[in-house]
Amino acid sequence: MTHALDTLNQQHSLPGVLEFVDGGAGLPVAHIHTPQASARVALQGAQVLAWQPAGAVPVIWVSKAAVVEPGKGVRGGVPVCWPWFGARDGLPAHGFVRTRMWQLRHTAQDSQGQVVLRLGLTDDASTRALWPHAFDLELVVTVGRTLTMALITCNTGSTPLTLTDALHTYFAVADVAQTTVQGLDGCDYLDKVQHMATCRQAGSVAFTTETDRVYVNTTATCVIDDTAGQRHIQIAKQGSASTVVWNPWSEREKAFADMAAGEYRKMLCVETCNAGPDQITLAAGATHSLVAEISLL
Ligand code: TA6
Repeated sequence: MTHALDTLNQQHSLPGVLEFVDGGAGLPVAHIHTPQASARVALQGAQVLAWQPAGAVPVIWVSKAAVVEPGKGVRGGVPVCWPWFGARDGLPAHGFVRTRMWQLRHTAQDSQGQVVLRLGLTDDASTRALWPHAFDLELVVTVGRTLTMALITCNTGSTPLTLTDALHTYFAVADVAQTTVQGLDGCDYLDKVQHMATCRQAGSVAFTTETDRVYVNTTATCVIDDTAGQRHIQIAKQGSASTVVWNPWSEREKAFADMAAGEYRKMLCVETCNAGPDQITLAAGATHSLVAEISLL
């Protein structure tokens, strides 16, 4: 791994701005620090693990009990769910790319001082055993006062493919019980807590119990109002027809060995998705981009 880290640093570090370090268990993580923001991005899963604009407390949440090991996603950050969102019989939940090692394709600092990382993954025999399609997948992470993540799927095969996907973003809040999510008023959602019953949102989303909802047919920008933390986190999106909102609350939290007791109060997920009935079909050679833009208001 030292050799791999050395090679990564020789080829892709940006002096004073971006370096690769051992993020635990020998897994490489890009550390980014600029006058605008700092961030960490793991090559395993192309998982953003941290982002905070200068002067702010962390916006992205990671559990204190998170486990870092090869082949396992970290509890928190931004897992990439692809080519399916949610459970699938006999197959890994949320797809298979969040636990794989991605290739670092490019790093750069743009003219506005933002750091851009491009991570990629293509099909091989092991992916085709799970999902019989040729693909090129790329996550472009842009770190500045805004965190932008663009998940770009290209169908490199000769037949159409259908997928669902998500940037399963975990946000840090001071107290979820004093947090609401704006932007989903009037939207229909599938309620996982009520056997996928279809319900309609009235007003903002508040948290008083386990909440696990796929809001369908919505392209709206959402805002997390973190009252106790005295801040507002905006999530704008493109190429996304669904938004998932999740908090496990006190009982369900216990099912996650990689969450510490009581941590549900400090987090919530607002996920930029195409999920449930909102599927993407790509013709041979076609490309789709799922984009989340996160900023503090
Ligand atoms: O996006 C919400 C959700 O699908 C929940 O149902 C919950 O189980 C969560 O994601 C975490 O899933 P994971 O597979 O990472 O344990």
